[in-house]
Amino acid sequence: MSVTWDIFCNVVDNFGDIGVTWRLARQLVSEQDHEHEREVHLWVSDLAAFCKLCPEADKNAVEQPQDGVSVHRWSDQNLPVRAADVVIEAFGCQLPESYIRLMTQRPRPVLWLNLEYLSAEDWVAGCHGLPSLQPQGLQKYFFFPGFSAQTGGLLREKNLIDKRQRFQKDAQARQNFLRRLGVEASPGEQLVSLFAYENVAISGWLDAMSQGSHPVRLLVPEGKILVNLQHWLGVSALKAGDRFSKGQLAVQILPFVCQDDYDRLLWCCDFNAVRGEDSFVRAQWAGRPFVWHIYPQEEGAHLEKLDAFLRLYAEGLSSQTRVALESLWHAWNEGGDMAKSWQCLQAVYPELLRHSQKWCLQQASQTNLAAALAQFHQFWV
Ligand code: TRH
Repeated sequence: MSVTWDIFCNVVDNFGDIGVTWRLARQLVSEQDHEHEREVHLWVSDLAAFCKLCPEADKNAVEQPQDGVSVHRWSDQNLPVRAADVVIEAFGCQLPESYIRLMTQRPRPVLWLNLEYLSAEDWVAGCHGLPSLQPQGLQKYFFFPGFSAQTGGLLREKNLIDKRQRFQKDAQARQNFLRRLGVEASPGEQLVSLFAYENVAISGWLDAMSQGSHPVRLLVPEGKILVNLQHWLGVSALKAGDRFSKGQLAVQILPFVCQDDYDRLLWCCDFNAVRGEDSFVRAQWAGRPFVWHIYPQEEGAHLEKLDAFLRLYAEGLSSQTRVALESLWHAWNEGGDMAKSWQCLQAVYPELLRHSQKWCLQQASQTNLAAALAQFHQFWV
């Protein structure tokens, strides 16, 4: 019998909430089999954000099938009329009262999960999977993604790493993909992708790339960082298709592409700047060195998270490479000297590249988040 899943996504800001839930919903559907059939419904508060990640979607549709997932507009006027077997509230979004009532009235019990934000902090393992009794008498379980076997793991589709490795070995496939985005990379050019929040530290980095010893092509999907880029270039209103060069640096603005193309972009680049939660994980699956612009929180709480990840990630690196990595990540997140850090990183790049590949395979040996959620349900029933 098919298991029904309702995933609720309240888009607060940016694309992380919808990015994670859309990826999870797609994976639950594409990796079902005869033994584990699934009907997945994704309830989204902001369909315009969804359309950015899935351009073929209709932002006005009340309900639409996309990649086997039923995508619904989530509003007071459009609420589910029955409760599913598994209910996921993503990132602590509040479920409607009427829906919770449906959950209590259901003859078959409902597994209610709160999918939490990703963090590498130690306490996560101790809290993963814990239940909490709700006023209505239902249990709600807290499900934490993470980097260790004691957590819920990371979203990773079946065969993702093979697919990525094949693509990286296929020069023609890479060239065709980049051409489709309007990118003609010259031989010997270092490719860097840039996805970040507004960040004043970018000036030092751009200076270093333009004055560096080798050519760099910076590929920037449309987004918040364009404000700082405009300032450095001395231009206004950058848009997809725009190109500039200064010294060794060529800059190209790209359109915001669908999730699968964004993966390919990360796979093509020698270095990726990513942010938030989902692109941060995808950069790790790309097996290439990267820098993370973490989502800023009040009182610098995000810096503890940044350091917790760095502690894990840097295990096994030589001290020179560890210092270079840490100083670049700190400079990027705290407005520090990116020029110096970028130069230091170039010197240790080969070790960092080997390390990125090792880290990727190590993480890929763990159970992925979608499988962990499905297993949690199987054992719970
Ligand atoms: O957009 P984000 O900054 O999202 C953030 C974080 O999730 C943060 O933790 C959360 O609190 C905040 O939102 C509300 O970064 P993130 O998580 O990387 O999500 C971006 C998504 O956009 C991801 O799924 C990748 C996707 N993407 C594309 O599909 N195409 C693109 O061209 C680009 C640049 C990104």
